Amino acid sequence: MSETPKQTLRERLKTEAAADVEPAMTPDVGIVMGSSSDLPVMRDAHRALEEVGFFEQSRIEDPTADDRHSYETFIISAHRTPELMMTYGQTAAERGLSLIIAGAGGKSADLPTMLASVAFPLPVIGVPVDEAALGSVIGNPTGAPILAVDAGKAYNAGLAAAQILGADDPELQQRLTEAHAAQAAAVAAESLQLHDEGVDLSKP
Ligand code: RP5
Repeated sequence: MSETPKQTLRERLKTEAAADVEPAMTPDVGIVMGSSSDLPVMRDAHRALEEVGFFEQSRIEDPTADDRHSYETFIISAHRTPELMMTYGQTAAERGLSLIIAGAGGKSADLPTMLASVAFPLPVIGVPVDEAALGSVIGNPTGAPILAVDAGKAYNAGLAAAQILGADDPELQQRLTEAHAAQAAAVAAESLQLHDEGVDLSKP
């Protein structure tokens, strides 16, 4: 009988964990989400990371450029693929990840909190994909910490991941500072334009 995609994925994660690849060659950030339906929200985490110089690394053995960080993306459901969630969390550190961004939506958004427990001591940033998920993502008990952003704020999860990794990386800190300054300039430019041109009441 041929291997199922779930078996293939679990085996790949275990093989990569056992391969003992140089950490500089592996993705730094794992972005995971409970469903492909989370992608429209979670893409903002990718956008934030790309804006400060990260790139997506599809295979662990793909070499990374010296001065850049990378991330990977998977769909992992706490309820529909619990074994995969366990394998991902258990192999995360050995596969060279430094932290995980995990998003889930709905009233049973258990992926971020469960991954935070399985992958401990790796930090996990939880993204409640919608308002319904907020309570279940931020509600971890004492001793099982999770970092979390507000509902839908995957962009901030990406930025926060870069901030954490930038703690001992001056070049990444510099890119973060530049992105922050560009954002401030854009807000100021918008403010000037709105003030000088006045509010257009014909627009929604
Ligand atoms: C959660 O259930 C997922 O994270 C998603 O936000 C939600 C709905 O999933 P689908 O029914 O769209 O696959 O586990």
